[in-house]
Amino acid sequence: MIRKLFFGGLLLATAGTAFGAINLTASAGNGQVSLNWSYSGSTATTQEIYRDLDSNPNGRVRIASVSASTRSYVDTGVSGGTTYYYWIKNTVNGVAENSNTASATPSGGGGGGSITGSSCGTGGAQTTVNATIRVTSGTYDGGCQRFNAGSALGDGSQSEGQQPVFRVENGATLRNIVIGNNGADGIHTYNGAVLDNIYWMNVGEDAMTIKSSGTTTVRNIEGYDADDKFFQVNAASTLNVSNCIIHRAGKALRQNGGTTFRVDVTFDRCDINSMNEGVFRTDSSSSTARLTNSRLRNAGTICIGPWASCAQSGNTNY
Ligand code: DGU
Ligand code: CA
Ligand code: CA
Repeated sequence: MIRKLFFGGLLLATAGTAFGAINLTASAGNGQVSLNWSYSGSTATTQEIYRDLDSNPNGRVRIASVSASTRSYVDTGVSGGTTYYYWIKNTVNGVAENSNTASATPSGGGGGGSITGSSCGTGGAQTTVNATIRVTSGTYDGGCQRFNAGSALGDGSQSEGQQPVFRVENGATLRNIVIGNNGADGIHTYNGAVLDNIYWMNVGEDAMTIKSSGTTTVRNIEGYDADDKFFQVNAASTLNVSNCIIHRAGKALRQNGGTTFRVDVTFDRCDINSMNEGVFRTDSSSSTARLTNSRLRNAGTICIGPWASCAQSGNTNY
């Protein structure tokens, strides 16, 4: 009995490490990344595909689950010019093994014509939110309903301490949302999140705040009237924004005043118009910003403060 248990333990310990390997390659295409993988020394069982915007698997997001016989996948949910990192995770009898990290930078997607913002109109059903809606895993799809903050969350003014309408955590996805005329404190993210197809009719104290470290991906968004700032970043983190339209704000992004941690922010394919101060503002000399393939009108200074780097390419003024 004792010997059998010991032997079983040995098998488990070696299955995902010494003998097994998943060899993943990623190749960049126009608006897509193609993945191919193979196994040596282990058997494909429950396969999941993960993606991140950095090579650290913390904060990665599962983009697909595929059958045991699948050995390739095409990811079309990507933007040109952004580098993506991928893993295959295979789980056998509860033991997970991961592939190597494979990365690729797809082309395409740039250019003024592809900046479309959110596809949600403002005429959908309305609902009043009196307690923050918390999205802790998977996807919350609002169906483009309009979510108005109730007075319990705040009044949408510039007063601090208002509550968010949504709080999205641990890489979960919030999709197809209209934040109505009382925007309160918008959306908060913790430990990374994906925000997809969001429309802010009238930003309150701010549109979105990164509250704790992780990678936050924001795409297909449009918003109006952030008196002070649209994005607020309160933790060391990565923020990647693509296909966004921001109308009228103090600045598009503010790293919390006086903080010196590192934030890495990219905006690709954004239309930024009518900023009182500029696009990105920090007090940290370790943070980096990149603005690509964007259209700017009265956008002020692109990078305000001691940014470690401020990269720009493919931007036009109109
Ligand atoms: O007084 O930290 O407006 O997170 C400074 C505060 C302020 C923040 C920020 C936010 O910068 O509360 O929305
Ligand atoms: Ca990561
Ligand atoms: Ca705020």
